[in-house]
Amino acid sequence: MKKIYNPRKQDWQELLKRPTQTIDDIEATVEEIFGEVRSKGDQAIAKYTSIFDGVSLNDIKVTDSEIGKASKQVSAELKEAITTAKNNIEKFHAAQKTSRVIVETQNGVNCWQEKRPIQKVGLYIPGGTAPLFSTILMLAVPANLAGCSEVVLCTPPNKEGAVNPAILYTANLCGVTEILKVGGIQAIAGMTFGTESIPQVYKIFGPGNQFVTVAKQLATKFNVAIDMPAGPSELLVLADDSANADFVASDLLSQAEHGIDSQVVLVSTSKGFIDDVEVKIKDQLEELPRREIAQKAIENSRLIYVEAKETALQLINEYGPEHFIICSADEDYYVNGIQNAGSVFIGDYTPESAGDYASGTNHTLPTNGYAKQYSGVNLDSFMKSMTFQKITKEGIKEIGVAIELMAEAEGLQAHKNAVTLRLKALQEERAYE
Ligand code: HSO
Ligand code: ZN
Repeated sequence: MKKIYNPRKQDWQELLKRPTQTIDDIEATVEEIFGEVRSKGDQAIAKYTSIFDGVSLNDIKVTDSEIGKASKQVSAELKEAITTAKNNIEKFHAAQKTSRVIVETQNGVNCWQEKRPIQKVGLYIPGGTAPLFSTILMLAVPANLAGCSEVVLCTPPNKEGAVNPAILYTANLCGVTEILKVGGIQAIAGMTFGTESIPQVYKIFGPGNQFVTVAKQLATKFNVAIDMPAGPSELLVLADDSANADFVASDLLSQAEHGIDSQVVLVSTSKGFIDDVEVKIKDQLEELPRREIAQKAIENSRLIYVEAKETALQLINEYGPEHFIICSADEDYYVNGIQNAGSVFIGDYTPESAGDYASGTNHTLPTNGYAKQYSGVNLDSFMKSMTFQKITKEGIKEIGVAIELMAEAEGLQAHKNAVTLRLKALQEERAYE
């Protein structure tokens, strides 16, 4: 853990650098697999599933009987917990529905805006060391509320060709229309182009390793949208003397256990508090099953002391954390002043884990400083806004001249004609009356 006292402003950028990713060498592999999936479909999917996941599957579609079996393997307590989380996520995302905006901008000129679902969406759920079935809730629940008609989920099979039961149970519970046992680059390529087994989608959501991230970026070149540029998880905690060092240490470790490249930062206006947290982290780390992963992430972590709360806030806004926890006697100052963060957790009793699983907010959030310009996933992520207009005869008479003049000035005669013809028709109509 690196402790830094009163860093100079010119050093902030270097100090808060995220662990670097080497993207260049991955790109060639991703392009090759995309090319092959595009031309050979399922045959290429099978080839890469065998290479990367070490299994040959006859059929990658998850069957009803597999879902039934998985459901029996999930305990009643866990099912209840998942239902609690699902209800809260549903409540919070359903409340994000907006009604249409209708404005008569000028007499007889009616404009309105309303949202329609993205019809086909793809969800990617990684395999790996922790099966994050909670991410299914975060993606499939809003997809269904939005009204997406096809919700495809891809997740890699293990060496036995199976998928974690909690993943299958949750996907089925949340109304995923098709579950496919395919992971990594080949899954993203499959959803981009469509294969015999994998439906083509319009937008791809969900986290993944560097390969998946680069694959999602490539998908955008083929007119597929993505939720956001993803990166390793991050947490920044702001805490002063009023905070509980044990709680803060547990929060930092909760994020550190995600991966060795996770980044956790503590900013404090108290040197003593930083020392306390350091001790608590060491104590708690010992007991963690994933201590090796967490330890590595913690090694890259930063414990930063700054004297003034104004400096603390500036530094946090400069960093733009994915998750921001505020444990301070002055919490309103930080709540009101935070400009760049994916999701904010306020007070001693609001651990990040609450938002990760069950409170209702979404845990698919912008990392790598993208909180400066991106929102986390929400109901709108599964919709697009469309505008409509209807102009009456009176309306075109009122607005027509302005359009004609502007079209003329842009040198676009056909645009002008589209109005002129109509105005003429109306004049003739009047002449006959
Ligand atoms: N903290 C992760 C989400 C997650 N945590 C899933 C546990 N399971 C990224 O926001
Ligand atoms: Zn987490």
